[in-house]
Amino acid sequence: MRIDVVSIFPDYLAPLSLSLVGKARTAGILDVQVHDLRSWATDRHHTVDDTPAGGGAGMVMRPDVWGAALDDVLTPDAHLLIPTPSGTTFTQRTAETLATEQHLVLACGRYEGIDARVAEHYRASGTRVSEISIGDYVLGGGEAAALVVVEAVTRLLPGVVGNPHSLVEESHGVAGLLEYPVYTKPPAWSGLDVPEVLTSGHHRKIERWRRDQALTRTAARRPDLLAALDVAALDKRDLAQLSELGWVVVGGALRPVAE
Ligand code: JCE
Repeated sequence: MRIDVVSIFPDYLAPLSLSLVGKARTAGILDVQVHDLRSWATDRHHTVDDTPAGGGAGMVMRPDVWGAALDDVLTPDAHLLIPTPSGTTFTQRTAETLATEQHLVLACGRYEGIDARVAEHYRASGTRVSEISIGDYVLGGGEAAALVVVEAVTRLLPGVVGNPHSLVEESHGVAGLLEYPVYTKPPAWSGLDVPEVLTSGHHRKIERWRRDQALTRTAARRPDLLAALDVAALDKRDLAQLSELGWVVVGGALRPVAE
């Protein structure tokens, strides 16, 4: 896969040389190129922003500078990704879909964002354009979101370490629930023991305990995920555990018991 990242802070993308993404690059699985948007500015001061049309606070990134950059960086098969707090939510499903692409281009805005005509123009030109949000908070710019997207996509690429494990986990039907807690040695630390079941060697009991933990965590931390769960994917023991947690199936969906 090829990924181009365009930003006025190319140094912000330095972590793309480290860890999982850095290894995927040196292994030849991923080709990442980071570009300085200002190299496409034409004036003496390399200006990339201007005042907002209609007035208001802050500055907006100019479409002409972005157009020059993207005309150079985009290829016919590229998918243009524009991080923005007003985008559609970037999820694990988004990462899975993007991991099948040949070429991603990440356009990192700053200030109050990029002139809306940039997304409109490239959509009209036939380029696939996705305006994406990594969560409901406001960052200072798109660079941190680009790091998130590149890392989430890279770990799904064939041959990248971590890929076989994640596929196994998903095939075990854990998807849709939070992960169970994990432990390692030493068996006793700071007065806290590793749960006995995990050292019992009883694989069926371990599997059931982990599933109950996943359900308990999800009920406490992410009730929205439980409410969206496919009840057909739940067994009798899941439903017993959920009932203990105050969740029951009503009209084909999980609902908390009103107290
Ligand atoms: C960004 C800004 C809009 C005021 C470019 C923020 C994505 N999930 C996300 N949270 N925040 C972002 C994001 C992405 C790109 C830009 N800003 C700051 N945006 C209104 C300020 C500028």
